[in-house]
Amino acid sequence: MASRAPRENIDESKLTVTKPKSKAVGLPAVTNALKISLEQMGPLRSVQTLLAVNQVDGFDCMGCAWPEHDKRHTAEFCENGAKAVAEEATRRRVTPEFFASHSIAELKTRDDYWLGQQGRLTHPMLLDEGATHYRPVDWDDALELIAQEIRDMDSPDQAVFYTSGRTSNEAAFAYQLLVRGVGTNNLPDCSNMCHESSGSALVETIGIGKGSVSLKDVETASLIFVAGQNPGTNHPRMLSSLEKAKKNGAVIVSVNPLPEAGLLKFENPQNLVGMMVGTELTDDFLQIRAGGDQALFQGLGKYLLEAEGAGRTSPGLRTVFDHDFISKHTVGLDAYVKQLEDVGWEDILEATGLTMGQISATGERLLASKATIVCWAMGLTQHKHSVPTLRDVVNVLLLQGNIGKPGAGVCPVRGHSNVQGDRTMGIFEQMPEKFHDRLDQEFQFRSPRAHGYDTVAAIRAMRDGMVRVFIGMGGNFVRAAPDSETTEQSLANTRLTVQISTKLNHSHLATGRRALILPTLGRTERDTQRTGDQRVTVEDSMSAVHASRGRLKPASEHLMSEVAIVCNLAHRLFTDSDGHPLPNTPKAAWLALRDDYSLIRKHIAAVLDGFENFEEKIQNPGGFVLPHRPRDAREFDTASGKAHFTANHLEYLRVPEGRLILQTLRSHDQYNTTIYGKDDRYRGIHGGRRVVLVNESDVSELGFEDGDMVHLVSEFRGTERRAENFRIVSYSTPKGCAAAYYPETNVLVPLDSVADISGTPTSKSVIVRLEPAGAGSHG
Ligand SMILES: Nc1nc2c(c(=O)[nH]1)N[C@H]1C(S)=C(S)[C@@H](COP(=O)(O)OP(=O)(O)OC[C@H]3O[C@@H](n4cnc5c(=O)[nH]c(N)nc54)[C@H](O)[C@@H]3O)O[C@H]1N2
Ligand SMILES: Nc1nc2c(c(=O)[nH]1)N[C@H]1C(S)=C(S)[C@@H](COP(=O)(O)OP(=O)(O)OC[C@H]3O[C@@H](n4cnc5c(=O)[nH]c(N)nc54)[C@H](O)[C@@H]3O)O[C@H]1N2
Ligand SMILES: [Mo]
Repeated sequence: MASRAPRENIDESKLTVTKPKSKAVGLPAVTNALKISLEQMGPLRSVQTLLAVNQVDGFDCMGCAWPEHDKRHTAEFCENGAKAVAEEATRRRVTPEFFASHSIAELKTRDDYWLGQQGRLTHPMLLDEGATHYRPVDWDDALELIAQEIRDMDSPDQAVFYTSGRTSNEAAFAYQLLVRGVGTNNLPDCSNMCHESSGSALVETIGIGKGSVSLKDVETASLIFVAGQNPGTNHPRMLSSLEKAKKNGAVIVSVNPLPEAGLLKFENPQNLVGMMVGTELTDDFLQIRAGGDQALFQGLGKYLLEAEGAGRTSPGLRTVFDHDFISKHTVGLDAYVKQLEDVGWEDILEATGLTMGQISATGERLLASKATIVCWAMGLTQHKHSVPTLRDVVNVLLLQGNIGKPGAGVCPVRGHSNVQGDRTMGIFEQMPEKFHDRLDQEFQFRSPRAHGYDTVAAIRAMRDGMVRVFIGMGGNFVRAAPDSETTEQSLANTRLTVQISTKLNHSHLATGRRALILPTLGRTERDTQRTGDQRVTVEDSMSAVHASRGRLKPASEHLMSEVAIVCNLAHRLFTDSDGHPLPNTPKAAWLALRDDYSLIRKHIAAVLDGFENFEEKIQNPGGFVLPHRPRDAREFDTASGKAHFTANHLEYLRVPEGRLILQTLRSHDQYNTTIYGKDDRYRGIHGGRRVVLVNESDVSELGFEDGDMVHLVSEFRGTERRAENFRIVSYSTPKGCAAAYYPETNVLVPLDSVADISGTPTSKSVIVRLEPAGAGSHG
């Protein structure tokens, strides 16, 4: 298989490379964000929107899921947030005339950046069978077409309903009810490709798949690990929290193959002094080999075990281990200790690429810490052995009683702004029985129990011709998913693909026999329904739920809110011509829910724990925090009722001769598959994206020079996948470990290469070789 990804129209001629930065944010961040805002929105709209981001009674920023403080700054500034807002609030438009003058074939040759730059979608559009262009369609006809395809299916499992994590709680709840009303649990979501490994490991060990810390915990911790995460780019507001933690005396250990700018040094734009001086955030930087984190945490467990044996102590204890916590709240210590005794230091050093001195020093940091937090993101979740890796993170925390104690805990830092809320609402192909029971009771029907497809399973099912209808509630499935070509061919096997979207993307061009684009409101926009302006709610990374209300005039008068699209479709599918519910469908007053979202919140309150008095609780500007038993009471909803130590066989990546382990990651100018611009300022990449960062000695040992053009060839079980024309950049990364941007390199990620247990594509460990590209062949 060869990547013939869009190429004709990709211009990389302006690509230049400079020295990477060692600090993040500061003045360039402010000017860069303002430039993009002004380009997209103009001055008035820029001020209106940027002042409302994350403000009480404003809209929730869709930039990331890092929580807001109760007392927010006016214009809490974040470059990432400002760019995400500008991208949505842009004044550019993709109209029916645009579609009339651009064929699908032509649009396919454009890159993600160009498509995104065209602006907001304004009309529902239909691609007829065999047609070369989309044409406008009425909302009624569009919804009827979907309903008819669904009615025509032989089995409810022939439909797949994808969700991206920007969807509000209200839309997500209505959507999952629609899907279960159709009779399937085929609810793949972006989380399957993101923090699924975190959920799998945490549910098993502490009984809940969510983080156990609050902002206050972060700010009062004594030791914070930031592992497999690049907050300077992806969660810039987290840097302010880390800065506060640091002022309060915290030690920060960064674990990453790359020296990421924000982690090393941070200039806080909120604070003039901070901007002049900058804070050295990281105390210790562990430049780990890709996939070496399980070994690191086993090494730390082993270090603590040896210290315990030597009679040393943790603060406030007479031993290293917190035996009181361990005996009251955990099971499984013995098997874990046995495993630590069996694992050898040589393996740990080889797997991590670190020295014994570095591991001992980090062990000493733990020994000195009163309260430890481990934060992580995609560097830990997107490997084959991610679930065992995260179990080993939990093990180390449990040893010193670091769950359910102030300043301590697990902190998986979520990506999409409401990805955690969507899960809470039931966007999951395998919700627990209790959820189904409560849903059935509330809506007087029987929801299906058989587990549905996750993302990878959905692609396989489409590939194998088992799916007739694909609906995407936001997101950009074809570019976010692994194995781009297989995914595109799989979508082509369906009868109908439907994308509910704000902006044009490649998923509108990777279609089934017929395709619909349903344009929807973004979070910045006023959502006016029959009973008046509506608000929606979202849940952040720390389980705080709060309201969000858009203020801007919608991008077009033809947009329909996500909630309205779902409710209108459900009404069509589930009621007869007199408006009575059909048998075996959820008994919901769909049109009333559409007109008044507070009625959806009533249902949510009835089905889900922690949402009692939902409507009242969101009057409170900061919203409310959902219960989390390990955090609140050291209680664990696991099989044993206790937290579980686990004994995990040590796994790590070995680099085959002449090959590299490629991680696929984000640049500074992108939001997942949305490309804001072609610079990655902190890493010194400008004007282009087709670069591969390689360790200097690998460059020469593989027979290349910095600046050479190469093809990336991934090798997996005898099949090759290619991404062509990348420029080699010598970069500080451990030997054997390379990096390139997602989504250009998704074509290299094999569909069948997934994390054990969680099924997450191994986007951070793709085995590749570099092939010389003919001179001047790029562009
Ligand atoms: N501006 C912006 N903000 C975003 C996003 C965006 O695209 N743009 N995306 C949002 C989403 S959905 C998500 S999930 C988050 C993603 O946030 P991140 O997880 O920070 O995103 P990535 O760019 O994938 O970066 C992964 C980091 O892990 C490191 N890493 C890779 N492999 C390993 C490893 O084996 N071990 C360790 N220790 N580190 C490793 C990489 O060097 C990199 O620093 O950000 C969210 N916020
Ligand atoms: N190789 C590789 N692949 C990866 C990753 C990686 O690190 N490496 N990361 C994975 C991760 S962590 C994630 S989360 C996924 C992301 O996967 P997705 O969530 O599917 O992708 P996005 O790029 O965030 O989706 C962008 C599109 O969403 C639509 N959109 C934006 N706002 C709204 C809205 O308010 N409503 C609606 N209905 N639509 C909207 C726009 O049309 C836009 O084009 O990608 C995954 N894929
Ligand atoms: Mo994500």
